[in-house]
Amino acid sequence: DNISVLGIPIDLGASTIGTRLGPDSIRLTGLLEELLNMGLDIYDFGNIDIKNSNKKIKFPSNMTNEDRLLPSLSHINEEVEKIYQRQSFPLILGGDHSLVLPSFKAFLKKYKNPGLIYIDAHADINTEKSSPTGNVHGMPVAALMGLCSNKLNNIGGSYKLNPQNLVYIAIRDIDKGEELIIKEKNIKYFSMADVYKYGIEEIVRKSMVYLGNLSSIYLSFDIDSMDCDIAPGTGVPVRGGLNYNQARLILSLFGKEEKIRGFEFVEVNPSLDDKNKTSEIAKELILAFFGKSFI
Ligand code: DIR
Ligand code: MN
Ligand code: MN
Ligand code: MN
Repeated sequence: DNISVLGIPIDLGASTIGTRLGPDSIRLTGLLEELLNMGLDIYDFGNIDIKNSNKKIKFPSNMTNEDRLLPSLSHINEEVEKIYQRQSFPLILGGDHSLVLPSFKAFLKKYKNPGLIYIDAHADINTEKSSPTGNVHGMPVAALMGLCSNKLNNIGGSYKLNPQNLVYIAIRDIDKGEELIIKEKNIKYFSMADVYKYGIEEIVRKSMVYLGNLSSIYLSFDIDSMDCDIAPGTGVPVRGGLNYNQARLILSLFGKEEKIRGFEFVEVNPSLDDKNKTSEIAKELILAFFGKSFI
């Protein structure tokens, strides 16, 4: 098969519950049927079983829902490793963004020195110390670099993301402590101002040139990278993001890059949505990534 699909219905790491409904809501749009109609072959692993909670309990560690979250993240890592055993392209449907910690750990284990393209309104690079919220979906990138506490850093093993192998695109809502880390580690980013200055094609080209010496790259797409007036079904909406055509074009261009060997789509929260339109947009963006033409 060409694509392995895995749903990760988690919302323990998010500020608002509801991203647990993301994978099924995206499936309901008919995504997999349309991929099949495009001639792609799919192996569907279904959804991982996650013990979510309807409460948000802050622990002394400043990790909300730490008790359920840490075992869930380890479990996600085990399940993602299974999909990497098939020689097909992994498509992960989230779920809140805490899942990139275990999902990218599996990618790190497989590809040794991979790159990460992170399209998000947020940098998700808080540590437990710097986080103003305690929500772990704001911390996975710091944990991937080994900057959090060991219980978070070591989920899925001690593999680390090299800060020079990361590119952010569309970030525009950054906490103070995150800004310090981005500056100190000299992390590459393209702001929305850069998107308008250079255009999408040039942002994609510059990203691939920046990661040019790497042979394997993972793409993590947070729906809140889009403008929240267009894609409202998400927990921490931010204005001034990618519009529909920009998001579709950026994913269709990254989808043509051979070095991109994994793709995840996160933070769709149907319970905050307007007539499921954010999931419909998610479907169109994922189809664009897999080569659906839109002209
Ligand atoms: C904020 C929001 N920076 C935090 N982060 C979000 O809670 O750390 N990430 N929403 O996706
Ligand atoms: Mn298990
Ligand atoms: Mn995120
Ligand atoms: Mn975000």
